[in-house]
Amino acid sequence: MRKRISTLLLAGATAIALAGCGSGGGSDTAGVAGVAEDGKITMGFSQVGAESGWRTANTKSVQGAAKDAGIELKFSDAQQKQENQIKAIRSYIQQKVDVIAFSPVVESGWDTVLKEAKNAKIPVVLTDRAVDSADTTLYKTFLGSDFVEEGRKAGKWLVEQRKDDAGPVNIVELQGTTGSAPANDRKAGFAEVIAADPKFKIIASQTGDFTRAKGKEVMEAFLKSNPDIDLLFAHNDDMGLGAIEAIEGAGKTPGKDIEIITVDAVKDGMQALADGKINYIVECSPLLGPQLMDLAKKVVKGEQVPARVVTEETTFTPEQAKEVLSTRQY
Ligand code: GZL
Repeated sequence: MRKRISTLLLAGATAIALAGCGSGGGSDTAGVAGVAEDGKITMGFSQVGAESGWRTANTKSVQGAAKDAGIELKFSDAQQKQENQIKAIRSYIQQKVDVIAFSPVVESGWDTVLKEAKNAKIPVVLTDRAVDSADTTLYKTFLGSDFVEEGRKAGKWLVEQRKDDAGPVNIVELQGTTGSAPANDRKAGFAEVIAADPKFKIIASQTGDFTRAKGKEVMEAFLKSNPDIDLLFAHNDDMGLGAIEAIEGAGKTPGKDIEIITVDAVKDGMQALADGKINYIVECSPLLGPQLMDLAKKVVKGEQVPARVVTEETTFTPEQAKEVLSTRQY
């Protein structure tokens, strides 16, 4: 698509130069924002993987929104490996797509490939997760949740719930994928809030890589080495659901013997919340597709977009989960 546009523009530019008899400097057609002649935009999208219910819902939202927006979507699943995402982005550059969008599996290590996209004059949109590049000209915008705030919301619920508890409150934490923005930021936000009272003690914290299986495995280890766990903070529902299996396997009652806070609010998590096995869920919406496509169309046209677009989200108690469960989209 881009190749065709460049050729067309080059022909057009040449025609103008000839007619104007050297009307000025050379034409830089390569820098012209995508002006797809038939209006069809091609997006190269690199997805993290398929590690959780959230990710499945996010993929569905992106694919459905591209279809609705008339955007041709080239989609790749990186199986949670950064090298696969870098390969996919390089492939999209080779294919001269109009725009590249991706959810970076981890925060660091993107500058080189993003510079390649910039040099190829292909705009990049970050969605879901952020990168820690100092050079913010490497991408046009970042659409996604405020993960630090999600961690704070989890901490605030705990502090309120346990305000009359003398403590100690022994907490174990299942972190998301090591090095990922949601793991780093949810951990930081939660720790920031509970630091207000030394009775809150994180006695163990380890990655469960956002998956149910790993969450179960790590929670089993926590239970073996910590007999007096009061609460689990899991960075996503899927690890919390795996932990529930481990807690029940140890003969304890999730939601009572060990309280559980998770993040996401996918259907399985909301069901466990309604059933009282999870005590509180901080929502993180995966339905980013429509906003992503709107932003993509704007950046292809060279229009200004906000550097940061934060998604709206809420929190749920068991009672609230019971009310909304039947209406949840994911
Ligand atoms: C958050 C997203 C996280 C979810 C997990 O925006 O990147 O990755 O919280 C998912 O469920 O695996």
